[in-house]
Amino acid sequence: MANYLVTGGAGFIGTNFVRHLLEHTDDHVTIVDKMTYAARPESVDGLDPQRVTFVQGDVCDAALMDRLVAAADVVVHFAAESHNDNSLSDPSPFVQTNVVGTYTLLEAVRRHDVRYHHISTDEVYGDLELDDPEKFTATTPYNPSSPYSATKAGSDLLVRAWVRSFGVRATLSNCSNNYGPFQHIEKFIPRQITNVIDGVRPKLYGAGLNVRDWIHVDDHNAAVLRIIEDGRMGETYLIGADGEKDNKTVVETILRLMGEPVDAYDHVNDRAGHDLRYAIDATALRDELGWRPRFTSFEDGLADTIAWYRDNEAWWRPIKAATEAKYAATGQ
Ligand code: NAD
Ligand code: TDX
Repeated sequence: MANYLVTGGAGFIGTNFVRHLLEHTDDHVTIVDKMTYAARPESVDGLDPQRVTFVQGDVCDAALMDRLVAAADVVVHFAAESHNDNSLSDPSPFVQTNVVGTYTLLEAVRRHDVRYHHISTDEVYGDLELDDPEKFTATTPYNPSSPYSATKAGSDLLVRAWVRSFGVRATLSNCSNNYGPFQHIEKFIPRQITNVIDGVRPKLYGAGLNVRDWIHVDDHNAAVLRIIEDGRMGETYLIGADGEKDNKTVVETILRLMGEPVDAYDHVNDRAGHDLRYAIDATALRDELGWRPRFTSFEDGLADTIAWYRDNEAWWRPIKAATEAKYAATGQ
């Protein structure tokens, strides 16, 4: 039995990862989460108290990280400021949490020689042309566009340096866009689902031709667990499920699955510096670790996700009005 320390375990992917661990292992989990605007307390309520300990705290708090890391066998670092639009209006918490927070954890795992897995994003590679035949691989040069992706790129490079310079036992993964339950409604898919539930027309940035490579959060987390179990130290694994869709198609699919006319959406102001396309080549992960996605139908995964937001209105309702008010201020 291992003791996991999961940072950001009250956020979208982190809470799903904790549930995945509880279901598939006998391990114990300590969640550390600052409980920023992005965390819902309900996401950690009701987890088995015999197997989960919750600590409210900041990954930049060196004394706290030292104590928590010393008691762990494995650290999985999800905590981050994660929303591109927020990084355009105020980059400061992104630099602090994503860069300084990762540095703080790396120093703690170095001191205590604890296994570390770093969660990152495909956005560190910049974007692709729509017709580019190449997808991102672990050797694609870093070329981040937004303050968010630049701070994630910086955090990845810190991990690589701590592996090489100090022999820290770490793996990294860079995943494409996740969807599924417990995702904050500021993000594209849950924003539009909850808009439709509210009788509000979905909002598409610009022409809606930007492409994202969608993966169900459970498939991401299954891959993370495989990497922790059998990944090679110092290695970067790209996680993706061949789920490329343009945003217009995603909005139209949501509307169709929710029984609305497929053209019942509005075009709004585009995002500054908006990346055009992301696409992941996950061959290495499939060949080396035998990982396969379970959600091979995006429509089925989306239908499950729509059902989750319909069934869990109490989870998102308290933050809906404020989330939309923030977007209204930027004409989005
Ligand atoms: P999220 O915003 O839903 O959750 C982030 C969590 O981190 C929140 O619970 C928040 O309270 C916590 N947090 C923020 N600052 C903190 C701090 N200083 N100390 C402790 N906790 C803090 O984000 P997410 O979508 O679940 O993303 C999780 C990780 O996965 C991030 O590292 C992100 O870069 C990465 N990622 C996300 C996606 C995606 O599509 N969402 C894709 C690839 C990679
Ligand atoms: O209302 C919207 N309308 C719209 O057209 C919103 C919120 C977004 N969009 C577009 C912008 C993007 O092209 O949809 C696409 C997806 O947007 P987001 O959900 O904000 O995701 P993205 O910017 O692609 O980043 C996400 O995937 C990579 C996560 O937020 C990151 O944390 C992760 O690293």
